[in-house]
Amino acid sequence: MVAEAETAGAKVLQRKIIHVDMDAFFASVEQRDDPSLRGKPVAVGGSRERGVVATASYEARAFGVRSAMPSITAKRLCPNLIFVKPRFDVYREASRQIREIFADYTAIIEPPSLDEAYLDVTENLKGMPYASGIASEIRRRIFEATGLTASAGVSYNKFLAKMASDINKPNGMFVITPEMGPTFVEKLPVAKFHGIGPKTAERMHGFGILTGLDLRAQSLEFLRENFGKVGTYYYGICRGVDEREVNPNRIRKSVGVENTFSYDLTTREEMERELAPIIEEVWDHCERLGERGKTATLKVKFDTFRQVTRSKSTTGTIESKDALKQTVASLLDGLLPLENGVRLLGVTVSGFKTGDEPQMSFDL
Ligand code: TTP
Ligand code: MG
Repeated sequence: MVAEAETAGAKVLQRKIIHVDMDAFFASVEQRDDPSLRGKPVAVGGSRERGVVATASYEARAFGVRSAMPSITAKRLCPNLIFVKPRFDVYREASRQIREIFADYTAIIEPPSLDEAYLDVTENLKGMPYASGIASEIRRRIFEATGLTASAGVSYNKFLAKMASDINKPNGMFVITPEMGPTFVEKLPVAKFHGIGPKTAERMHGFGILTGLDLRAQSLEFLRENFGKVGTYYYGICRGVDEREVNPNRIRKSVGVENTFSYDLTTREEMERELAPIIEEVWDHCERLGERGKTATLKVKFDTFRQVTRSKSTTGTIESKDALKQTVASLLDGLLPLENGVRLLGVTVSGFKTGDEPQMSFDL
């Protein structure tokens, strides 16, 4: 678009977008506050049999420990792994501090989670000419204020800024200029694209689409037909194009996860078993966002394709995973006995304390 406008002789403002992302966020906070953990492999999360790793220190990552990995697997990979319980209040406070720093540079800040944010600094409050200069200054100030390191990506759109922030992680930054953008995505495996999850990547592999260049060979029609609305986004990003604005009002109002089953569930036990990982995922997501909701919703689709939803609100907010489990269990009670087999189950938490803005779409 920019190139077109330039050929037409018009002067178009190239956007300057920064994506800032804290390094091993929860684990770094724990290492900061407990010097005995520094330089050691640390996992934040549950050490119990059914626990999962929320995040791991870079020392633990050297052993292959990763986010969302079952704690037992992590311990097997790294026998000296130290498990630490998460302290969300402390993470929220660090998050508040970094957002305060961002606000000195621009009002156009979109934080998709506690530890990251997109900033549009095209016209920044300090009149600084280079986005890379702003990113360096922000990273330095974050370290001074919190004792934590952050990485940054600088580019002309959100997708590339996000991809760039990973390149020199931890404690680094990278700039993708407009000249570099299209080439940068060519060689990139589709599984690495932000917004292409593992399931979508697998489907793309099935079509023989392995890299950005392969993706670019597909028509917009093909992508929309096979991937729906998000196909348009794919069509753009494989060309280094992403027109999404940094949206400071984009406050997520709910977190929902659902699963369709390859067989019909008929008993309460089966439903509870299938709901457990769904609840885990919903709760994990709430924690990463630093949000607590007041309403839980259970969605059930029957083999007849009839769908019902049941919601329950608490007076305060749902404060623990167990509380969420209990609420969902009581919603399930209300649907029993089952008249038909169940094809799909979904759980949503909504009514976040901060969520007073209109509902926005899921983050890509
Ligand atoms: P990330 O930014 O994805 O990870 P990170 O900051 O730990 O590490 P990196 O240096 O690669 O950026 O997520 C931020 C925090 O969100 C992370 O510290 C813990 C939490 N989180 C989870 O609880 N579960 C997850 O599956 C992931 C990916 C993150
Ligand atoms: Mg991070």
